[in-house]
Amino acid sequence: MSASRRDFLRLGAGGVAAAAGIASARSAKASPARATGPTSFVPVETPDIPRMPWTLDNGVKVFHLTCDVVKSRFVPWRETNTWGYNGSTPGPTVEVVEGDRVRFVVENRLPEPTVMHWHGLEVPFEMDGVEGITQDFIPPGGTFVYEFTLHQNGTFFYHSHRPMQQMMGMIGLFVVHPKTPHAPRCDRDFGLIFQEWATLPNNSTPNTLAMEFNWLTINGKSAPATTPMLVRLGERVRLRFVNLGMDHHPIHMHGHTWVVTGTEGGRIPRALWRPGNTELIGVAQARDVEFVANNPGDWMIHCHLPHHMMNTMASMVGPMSDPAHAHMGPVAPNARQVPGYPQDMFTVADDQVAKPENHGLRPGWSGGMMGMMTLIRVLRPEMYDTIQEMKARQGGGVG
Ligand SMILES: [Cu+2]
Repeated sequence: MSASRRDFLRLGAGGVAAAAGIASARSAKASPARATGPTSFVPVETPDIPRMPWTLDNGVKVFHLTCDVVKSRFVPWRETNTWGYNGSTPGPTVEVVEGDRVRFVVENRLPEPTVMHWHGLEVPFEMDGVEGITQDFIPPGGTFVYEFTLHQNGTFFYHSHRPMQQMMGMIGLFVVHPKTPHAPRCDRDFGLIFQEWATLPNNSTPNTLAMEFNWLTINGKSAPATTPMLVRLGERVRLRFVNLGMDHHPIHMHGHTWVVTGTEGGRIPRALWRPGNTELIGVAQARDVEFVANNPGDWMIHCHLPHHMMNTMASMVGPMSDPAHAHMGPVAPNARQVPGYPQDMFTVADDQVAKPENHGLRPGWSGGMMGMMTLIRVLRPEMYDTIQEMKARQGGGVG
């Protein structure tokens, strides 16, 4: 066994603070490309969601956003009509630095008016994106230019200020890195957006007026199609959670204890950090949590509401489900006579969602994954490197 592996095993038994320092030093060259200089930061990774590109115009970072009708695939075998930005639901991730001046050219390609609100950002009144109150609607085919300077840092988001457009998916993450990185420094930074949809069987357009939801997504994917987050054993990890929908989501992580370090209002003073493994992410809230990934394994992160751990809920339980249905898994010979039967379904779809990030998971793993679930894989260096090589061969980026 190598010295470094012994270090990690020892640290796994308790040395949390020490592990953070060692991990920072170890991962400096292995982590995703990071900016250098006084504003250096670890790029935020948003699995299944692209990053929004920008150009520089006289010191202003300029972003182009189109409000689009999108064909989404929460799972590979089903298409859903959603609305979003730049062809993506949720929209691409904005990643900027405190002090930046930013300009957003927002073009409305929807069949109805829209506006854009910058959630949590202290922008000038006329940039706040509230129809009627601060500006006229952006009509179909129209464009509005928002421009402001960022004096905050933290986890924010942008969204249409029209409620039903929000329920069609019109939201995106807006991360503002601090000028000086927070301490202790995180080696990994991930962003996850939680959404819910009511789409009846044989329908492909969500009912935005519904109060019962049967498709639950993280970054626009339902498990097992959510792409796992990959970290190296010993790294310090930040997760940024954002919720926009009709329900609050108690987000639970296995195998580790985190501290809650931020809200939609920015960084929480260190004296007020509190430990946990389940955080209620209320509608319109953001929460940042941090932990040292010192426990190797493929760990679940999921909403703990039982109905949010399913897909196509309507057809899953009750007498409409055929007890002998092929994908129910093994059942008792007298299953039909047992009160309450059937309840949970186990559908293996490993092949349909195969990708490098899922390499090495236990065969049949996808049977345990549905709805608002994803994995954070705390990998030993060999497995981490193997998966990165597979991704590189596929032409994917690092991370
Ligand atoms: Cu939930």
